[in-house]
Amino acid sequence: MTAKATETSDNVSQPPESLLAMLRVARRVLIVGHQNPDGDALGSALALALALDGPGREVTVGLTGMVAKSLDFLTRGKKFVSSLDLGPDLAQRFDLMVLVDCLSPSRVWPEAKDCRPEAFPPYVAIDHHHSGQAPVNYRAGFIDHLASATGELVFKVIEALGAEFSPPIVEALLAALISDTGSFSQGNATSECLRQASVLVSLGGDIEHINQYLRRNWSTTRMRLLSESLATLALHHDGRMASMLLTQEMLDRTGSSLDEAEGLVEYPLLLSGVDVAALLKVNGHGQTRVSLRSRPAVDVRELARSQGGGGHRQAAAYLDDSPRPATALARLLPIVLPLLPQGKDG
Ligand SMILES: [Mn+2]
Repeated sequence: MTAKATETSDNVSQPPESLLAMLRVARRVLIVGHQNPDGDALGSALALALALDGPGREVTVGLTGMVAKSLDFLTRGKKFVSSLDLGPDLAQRFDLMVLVDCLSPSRVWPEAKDCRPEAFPPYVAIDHHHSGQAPVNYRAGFIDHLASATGELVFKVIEALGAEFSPPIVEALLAALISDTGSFSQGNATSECLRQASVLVSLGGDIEHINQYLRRNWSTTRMRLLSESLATLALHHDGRMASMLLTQEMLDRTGSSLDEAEGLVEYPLLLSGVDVAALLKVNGHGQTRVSLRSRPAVDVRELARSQGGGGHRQAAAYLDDSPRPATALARLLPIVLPLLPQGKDG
């Protein structure tokens, strides 16, 4: 190993000048993550907002859908954060919209797919999802599906803008990286991600403190929900796939809200020999959300995409039209089979 300490980056992409120029001149900036933002979407939006906030510029972070209670520590005390419906005056209120952790306004507001481009301010995107299709109508983008988290890309944007990494920015970026890498335990925790984490920790970032909120912050109702869902654990395809169901009745019985089901899909993947884990849960709109996780050998993104969803190679999701998770599971089983590694057990 002869690499110098400075040559640690395996992801050298840099934000394009076109994006930086638009961020520098915008005066009324709206920053939005995808609907039901996770720690990466929210942390990325907040970090960028904090970096852009200043004299002569008005910054708004818009939230749509449900925000998990575990993320309250990030938004606390930040007055520029508010829930934001898709209104007719969006293009008048803002002169730039920044999409983070997604590529298209329809990921922020589902009804946006029926809107004309003029309904939105000029927009740019910062994202690490692999959509497989070019986004439409956006003016500039920093898109890199090799990045561990959108927060990793926002870190580079803030660096390139020359903004200071203040304590709240450090906290928001570290939360974004922790969220999308399982606290640096997954294969997407690249050397660039770890380099940034090192910088953030050296600036006072506290991984333990953030994990108190993100990972060790369960309510008793959530633990009961896990218990009920675990009772549906089933193995398929010679034990190479495991599934769990989450029904409306379970939510009602345990008094849980849907956001408390976040992350339960990780449990079936703890089983030895399981290459694909699925959590099939009601989504509150009469459909079933199918969340998939896989070991490195299996790409579940393509499967999700074939069903109208998307995500990452080892973490992807789609919506099934059935209101019954068991029905969605029956449809899923045959399409998972061709993905599973062959020859393990004949
Ligand atoms: Mn992300």
